[in-house]
Amino acid sequence: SPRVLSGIQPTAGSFHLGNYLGAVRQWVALQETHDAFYTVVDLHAITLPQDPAELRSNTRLAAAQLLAAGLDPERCTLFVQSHVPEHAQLAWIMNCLTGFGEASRMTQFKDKSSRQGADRASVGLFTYPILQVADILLYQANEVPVGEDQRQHIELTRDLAERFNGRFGQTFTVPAPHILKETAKIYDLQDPSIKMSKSASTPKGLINLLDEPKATAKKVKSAVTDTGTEIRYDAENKPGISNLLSIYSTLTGAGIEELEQKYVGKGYGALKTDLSEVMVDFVTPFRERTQQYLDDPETLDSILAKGAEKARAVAAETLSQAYEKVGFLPAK
Ligand code: AQP
Repeated sequence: SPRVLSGIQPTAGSFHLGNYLGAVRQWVALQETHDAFYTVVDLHAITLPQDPAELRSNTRLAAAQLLAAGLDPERCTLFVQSHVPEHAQLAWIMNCLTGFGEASRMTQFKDKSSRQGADRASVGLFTYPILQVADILLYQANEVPVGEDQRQHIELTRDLAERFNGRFGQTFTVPAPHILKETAKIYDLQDPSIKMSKSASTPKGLINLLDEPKATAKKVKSAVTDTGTEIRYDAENKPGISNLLSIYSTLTGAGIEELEQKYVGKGYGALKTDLSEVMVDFVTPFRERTQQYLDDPETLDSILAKGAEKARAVAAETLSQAYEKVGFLPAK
């Protein structure tokens, strides 16, 4: 069956609603139909300064949240990126195939480095997308389930796979992005012109899945809405309401039109009250399940150890092909 690969950073502690709806939810669905590899990308996390003890505990926390969200280690391969050294090894080759100008055009680097102060940004942050290229190509992934903000990085992955194949002979599968229109970009609850994000959102605009459910309900109720009173999906003129409708629809399975019908003649307040309940019903068991995995670190670590072993078998095979193609002398 076709392969998927995707990753998530362990930096923030809690996943936010954008991470879940844009990416993780698709991961859960795709493990049923695809040979799925999912990774907690701790190598990516150190592109910004990290406290070592926090990084370690956040890496377990990320894995616990992925299992709580529904990843099943019998159905997918879940692993920690630094447990598979081939990621860094293939990244070096990809670094050497990427133009400096080409890497400079990555918009995520521009955003993140300008937030940090360009002089303080690390070279690791600059080459972040190229490590991501290696993550994907090592597993010969056909598809990469991500949010819209990652589209440019998947394009770079395709370009580098084609470049390598063209220069050295067929080696890598050229992957396609798997981006669902409805949830590709979840917006900040206080500023629906920007994406919900751990670094750019204000606390009131960001829903962290592990926050107190009551606090989450409050954030939904105080979400910024638009002028007018009508509850209608119109991303251009009613970005706030449209964002709430997308979230509501995805979490409940109700269609957008069905929701529009349900709220004919009702105000924004009714929609927000109902959505706050939907959200509480979602986050409450999610937090409990996450805690259960955290309470049993031995089981968690053994899931990750098995995942790393499965991942390494695939990654080592691809890396050895790449090494041979590039012309490295085999070690005897
Ligand atoms: N708002 C979003 N809507 C849809 N998808 C989103 N993703 C992130 N935000 C949204 C998707 O989540 C996955 C994991 O992302 P990551 O580990 O790379 O985290 P990130 O991109 O660093 O998350 P943030 O909050 O967006 O971080 P900053 O603030 O650093 O930019 C990815 O598939 C991503 O598309």
